[in-house]
Amino acid sequence: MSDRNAPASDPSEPQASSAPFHEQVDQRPGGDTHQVADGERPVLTTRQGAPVADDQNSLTAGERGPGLLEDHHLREKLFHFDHERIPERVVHARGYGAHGFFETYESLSDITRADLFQHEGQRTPAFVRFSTVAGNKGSGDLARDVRGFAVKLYTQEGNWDLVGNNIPVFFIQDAIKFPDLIHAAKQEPDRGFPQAQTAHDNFWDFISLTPESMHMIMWTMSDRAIPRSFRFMEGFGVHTFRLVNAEGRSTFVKFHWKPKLGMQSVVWNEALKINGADPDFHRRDLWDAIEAGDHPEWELGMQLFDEEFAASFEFDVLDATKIIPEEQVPVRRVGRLVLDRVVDNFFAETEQVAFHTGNIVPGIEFSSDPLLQGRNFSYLDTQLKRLGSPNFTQIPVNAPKCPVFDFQQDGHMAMTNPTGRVNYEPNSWSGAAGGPRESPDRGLQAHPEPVEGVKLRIRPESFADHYSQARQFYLSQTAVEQIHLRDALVFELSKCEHPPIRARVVSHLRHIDEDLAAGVARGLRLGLPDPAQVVSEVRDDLPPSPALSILLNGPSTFEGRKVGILATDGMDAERFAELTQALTAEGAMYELVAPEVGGVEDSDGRLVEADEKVDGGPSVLYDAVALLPSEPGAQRLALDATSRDFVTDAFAHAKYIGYVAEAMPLLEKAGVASDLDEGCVALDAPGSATRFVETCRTLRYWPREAEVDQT
Ligand code: HDE
Repeated sequence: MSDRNAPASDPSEPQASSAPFHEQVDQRPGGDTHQVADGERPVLTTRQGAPVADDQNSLTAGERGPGLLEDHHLREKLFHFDHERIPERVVHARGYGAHGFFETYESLSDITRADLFQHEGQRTPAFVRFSTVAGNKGSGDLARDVRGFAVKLYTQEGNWDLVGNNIPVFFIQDAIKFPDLIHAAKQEPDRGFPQAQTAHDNFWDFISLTPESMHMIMWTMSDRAIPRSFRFMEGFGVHTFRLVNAEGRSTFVKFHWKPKLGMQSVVWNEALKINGADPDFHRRDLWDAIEAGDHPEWELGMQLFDEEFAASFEFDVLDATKIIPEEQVPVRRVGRLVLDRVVDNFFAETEQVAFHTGNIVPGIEFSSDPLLQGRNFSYLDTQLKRLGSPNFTQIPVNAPKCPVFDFQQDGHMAMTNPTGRVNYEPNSWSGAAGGPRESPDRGLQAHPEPVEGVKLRIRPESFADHYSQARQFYLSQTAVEQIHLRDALVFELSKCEHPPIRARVVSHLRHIDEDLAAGVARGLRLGLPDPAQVVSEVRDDLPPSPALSILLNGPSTFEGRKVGILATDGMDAERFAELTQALTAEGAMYELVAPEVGGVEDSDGRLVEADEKVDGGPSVLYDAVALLPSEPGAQRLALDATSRDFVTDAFAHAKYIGYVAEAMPLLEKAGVASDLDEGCVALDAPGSATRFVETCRTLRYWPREAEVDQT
């Protein structure tokens, strides 16, 4: 229906990402059988290549007798099936990946010698995997959670992995607390639930005893944790890194990804319902957008600063629970990341991709952030566990796209094996026979940062302030966002069975904002507890940072968004044409939702196929809705609970609603006819479709939210 079938390929795609993935991994004849015409189908074989005569029946002694040990085809088939799964990631198990490229806007050679930043217009192939953190592999996409934003850049001097999140801070300051944090967040060990949610006692118990998490909690309780899709969220490298140029000069950097389409989130009640209607909402959105040729794009931003700034900044730049406000150090946009190719095989690419913070390239280095240092240790371990062999770097999605020469050898599943005699260095064999040599000029160097001190297990004094930036974040939100954040805390804490845990969390909120603390206490019907003890004075002089709000950083167009058009037989053909043309002109998509998936017959007698039957296409799946039934059709829909929900949900979620006069019976039965507001746009007059689409650019009609929920 909508523009989904538009050609996806762009002739300007980089070479490296244009080869079909199966050509790299599956050279077997017939490996890609779906492309073989009928009549030319290859013969089914065993894994050893022997032709198979019967794949429907196992070998038995007699017609109804026991199975035979010699049925090696059955044995091989079941053996392989039994081993199809690899361990899921202990965190970030639920994820979705896509291929693309990174393009540098201008040379950054004055700042870094990293290969990918040397020339204007230079393109580097990329693979990105987005994820949630806490849920298992099969969990719903709309969990309230941090999103992983892991980017593998296949540079000409090795793979650089920027393994980030959609939130710029983290729960903890030291990697030693990571297993505790994750144990507390995931399902409780005795009962095995709740899955993919932090709304339970163990999580909030840990958080209430870990005040350093308060800034992160503000972010995870905000709408950042329920993004509309991966395409509409920011990404962050979180830690401070170093860039080093050819002269050895070092500059500190924090990395940002800025979505071209602006930021957007859903509301909580909508998230709960999306998880039921389409648990794959985010992965489907990414797949559909790329397949429609609507390639998602982010700009890479850098906050660059020197030692002097780091020393004068009010917080420690090595503390991953702190940001540097963009208003203080502006984000310089240095290039763009474009995702233009879906995976050929989910397992081969998205499941087997192995990211590692330790994968850096010459010109990019670590800082001493204790969280980053711990991560550098952890990722190799986890890859060996998941992929089962140190040769996981030879799996195509992980393999560098530049030459690799080393003296590592053997191991499980070694696929690229050296042929010469020499497997060590130094060696005295001359020429090519001697193998690769080190390159002090081109190779990875560690920036000679002076380091000294006694061995200690201690948290630095400069990490002690846990509330000031949490307060700054909260106060930087619009009123609508502050209410969402408060309601999220009330929801989560209401799921905690132990009242002392609820009270302990509120005791921390009192240092962030008294109104927030009082609001949450009221929502829990809890007396206001004393403020938690603090070791460092809370600052109330940090200015609000508008960059922290989603609503202040939304899109300027309705591009990339989707409208659900609810219609019936007799739909006005002219209104439909106007609306769909206006949406297409804006770069937006639409789906037709109808009582039967076979479609509707419009006023010109044409059959228009539907994308969804109304039961499978609730309004939570769309950014805005349009009601285009005929009058008898609206009367029929008014008798159907699901169709009424389509309208009441769209209304309650503050969505823009376009409607024709014939839809009134449905609006009335849904109980909203007398409340129609500026967010409801009549589509009867010519030109009104364009006005509707322009209105949709602000995404939601937020004033309605206060009317709908007055508690
Ligand atoms: Fe990770 N993290 N992490 N993490 N992380 C993993 O590696 C770990 C942290 C992040 O799509 C694991 O391959 C430790 C911060 C992403 O495949 C594991 C600590 C940030 C992904 C691991 C952290 C992240 C992971 C599990 C505390 C944001 C998914 C599976 C010191 C900057 C990558 C795997 C993908 C995955 C360890 C904290 C981002 C166990 C020890 C902070 C996006 O190695």
